[in-house]
Amino acid sequence: MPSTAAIALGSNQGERHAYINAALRALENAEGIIIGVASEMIETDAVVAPGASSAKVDPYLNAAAVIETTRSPRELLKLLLAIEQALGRVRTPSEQWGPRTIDLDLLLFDDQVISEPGLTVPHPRMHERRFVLEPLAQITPDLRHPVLGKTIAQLLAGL
Ligand code: A4P
Ligand code: MG
Repeated sequence: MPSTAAIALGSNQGERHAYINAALRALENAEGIIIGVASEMIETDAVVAPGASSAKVDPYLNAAAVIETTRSPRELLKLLLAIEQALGRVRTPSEQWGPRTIDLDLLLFDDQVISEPGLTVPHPRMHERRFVLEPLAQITPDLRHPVLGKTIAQLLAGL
C-alpha cells in the first residue's frame, strides 16, 4: 500500500513559477511517486525570523502538493533535498531563512509522527503558517494533523 504525503513548496528567488513547476515535474518523474494533486501558487509576504525585518526579504510563491509514494519518509526527504540542490538551492549557513530558489518541506506522511535527527514529521512549524495551510487547504482541507488532531481547514481557521 502506498503512503500519502503532503509537501510544501516555496520560492522567493529568480523565476519562482518556473522553480516550483520544475520541482513538481521532478517529483512526478521520480520513482515511487505519483502526484495526486497540486494547489495553485499563491504570493505570500516573507515570514522572517523573530526580530528580523521582512522589508528586505523578497515575497514568496508558495504551493502544496499531495503525493502517493512507496518511499519511506527518509527516502522521500532525501529526494526533496536532492531536488532542491538540482534546482540551484544554495544554503548560506549564516543566514537563517535566506533567499531560496526552492524550498521543499515534508509536512505530513500518513499519520506518522517522526522525531529523528534531520527529520521531523509533521513539519514542526506547519500549523502556524498561513503560507503552508492556505495552499494545503485548497487541495486537502480534511486531512488531519496527527498530533494536534485538527484538520487543515480547522488549523487555517484558527490562525
Ligand atoms: N528537516 C527536518 N524535518 C524536515 C521536514 N519535515 N521537511 C531538516 C523538510 N526538512 C526537514 O531545512 C533544514 C533541514 O531540516 C533539512 O536539511 C532537513 O534535514 P532547510 O530547508 O535547509 O532550511 P530552511 O528551509 O531554511 O529552514 P526551515 O527551518 O525548514 O525553514 P522553513 O520553516 O521551511 O521556513 N515565508 C513565506 N511567505 N513562505 C515560505 O515558504 N519559508 C521559510 C523557511 C521562511 N519564510 C517563508 C517561507
Ligand atoms: Mg525547508
